[in-house]
Amino acid sequence: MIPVRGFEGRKVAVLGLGRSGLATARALRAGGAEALCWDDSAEVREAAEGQGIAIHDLTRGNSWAEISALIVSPGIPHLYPEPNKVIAAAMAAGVPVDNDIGLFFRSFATDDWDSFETTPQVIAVTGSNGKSTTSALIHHILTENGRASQLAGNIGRGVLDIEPAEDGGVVVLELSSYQTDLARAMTPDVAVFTNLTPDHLDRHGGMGGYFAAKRRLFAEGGPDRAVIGVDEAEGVYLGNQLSEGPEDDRVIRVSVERKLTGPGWAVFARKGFLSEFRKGRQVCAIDLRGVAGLPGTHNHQNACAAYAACRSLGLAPKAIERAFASFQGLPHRSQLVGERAGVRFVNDSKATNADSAEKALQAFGRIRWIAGGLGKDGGIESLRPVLGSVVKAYLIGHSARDFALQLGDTPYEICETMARAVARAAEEAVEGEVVLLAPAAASFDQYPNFEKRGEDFMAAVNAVLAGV
Ligand code: UMA
Ligand code: ADP
Repeated sequence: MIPVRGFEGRKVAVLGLGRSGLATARALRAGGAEALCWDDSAEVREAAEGQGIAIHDLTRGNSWAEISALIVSPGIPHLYPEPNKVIAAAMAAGVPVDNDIGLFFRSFATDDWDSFETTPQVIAVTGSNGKSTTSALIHHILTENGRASQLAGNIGRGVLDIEPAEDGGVVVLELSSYQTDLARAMTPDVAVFTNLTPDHLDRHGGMGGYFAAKRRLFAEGGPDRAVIGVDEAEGVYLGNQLSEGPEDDRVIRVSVERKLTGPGWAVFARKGFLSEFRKGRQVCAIDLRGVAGLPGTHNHQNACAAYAACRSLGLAPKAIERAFASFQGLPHRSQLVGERAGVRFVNDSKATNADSAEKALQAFGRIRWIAGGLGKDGGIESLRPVLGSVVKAYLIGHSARDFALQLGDTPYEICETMARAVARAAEEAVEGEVVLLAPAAASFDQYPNFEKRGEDFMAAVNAVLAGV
């Protein structure tokens, strides 16, 4: 745990008692503050009390005058579509609103910081897609190379839950737009921006607000090194803003669409080969085509970003290349579940929107595509150009019929359930094809989350493989 500094003997309110809130409450207490904790769900409050957390009703005419700050969980709206009532009351009373990320950055460095032989470092990763994969890959590369690395943030572990800094240690933080929007302090050594496509727009008042939330990591933080994906206009703009000129190597540009061979520092992937260029000269080339844990161009983008972040920390190209080979990928992202008679079964349950599903569809050749769930705005309309590789779609969930109308000439079957979709796809697939779950929709119509949906797919595949 990282004890929170700067609030000794003071009262700090904590709203939301999920993973980040519980870790925050404990870290505040460890730092000598009194945590006044609340969650709008009675069930969650009860569970928290069972874990020794003292509940304080923040919704009642509270005396905000005695409270030094309000710490908010990322899933709770602070502005759009409308602020949570507790947050609105704190803001009206002039109480600073912050989150666990802000507390982490003001607490991580300790008084004996200068006694470390190698100063601990923080790498923060944001972007619309590929954050988890890129963060996990950086963590894997560092660990494989003997660096003490801890992985936290949006990937599922509250950042204040990690161990305090150690000599030469690295913290790899995955940050969502919810987190970067609110944090009052963000000072990573290396900051990574993978890419930008629309997501969570209701929480940010549209695309401009969404980009602005992500940009704060760079604007507020002033990282020593910024790794920026420049395949969208926003990335080009961000890279330009951060750099003093074409030769400024504080920015490492990343692309999977273009060769970047200018006088600056860049990492790009073309036709499956990663290249690093610095000052107009090629430093290294790595063949990514055989790396099983990183299939498809989208994963090559993640590989380039992770490579650049690790190079910023001084790792050698060969050391990074070796670690790529042993990366297993993350569950539910292009995860190979099994193979039968030359048919591969791949779980990309995390493809919860059309954009991430598009990347999965582009990563494979002949696809039996399992899709559907709770569709998002626009459904799968934008996927038309990449449906050429889909032999047939097996549609499930709430959006099955809507998706069917958007498939054009692609053959389809309404299967309703995962078990039926997997059984039908397995029955019809022939050697060389891939049965791919990439739903292009949220899971909440049939499952509590995308992990459970992926597990259901895997169970259905295993049943087929076992001949049940
Ligand atoms: N709550 C209220 N009032 C509200 C809304 C919610 O009190 O108006 C309470 C809920 O009852 C619940 C708590 O707030 O008990 C939940 O807070 P939370 O949703 O922020 O959940 P945590 O468990 O704290 O998890 C958060 C991140 N969740 C979100 O951003 C929605 C986790 O990211 C993150 O891993 C975790 O902190 C640790 O840092 C998850 C996520 O879905 C994976 N992220 C989104 C994404 O990746 O798209 C951004
Ligand atoms: P995030 O943490 O940003 O949601 P993940 O690494 O968990 O990203 O991947 C989420 C989904 O997006 C998966 O379906 C995955 O196949 C796809 N994906 C992964 N990396 C990228 C990328 N660089 N660009 C677009 N889609 C990606």
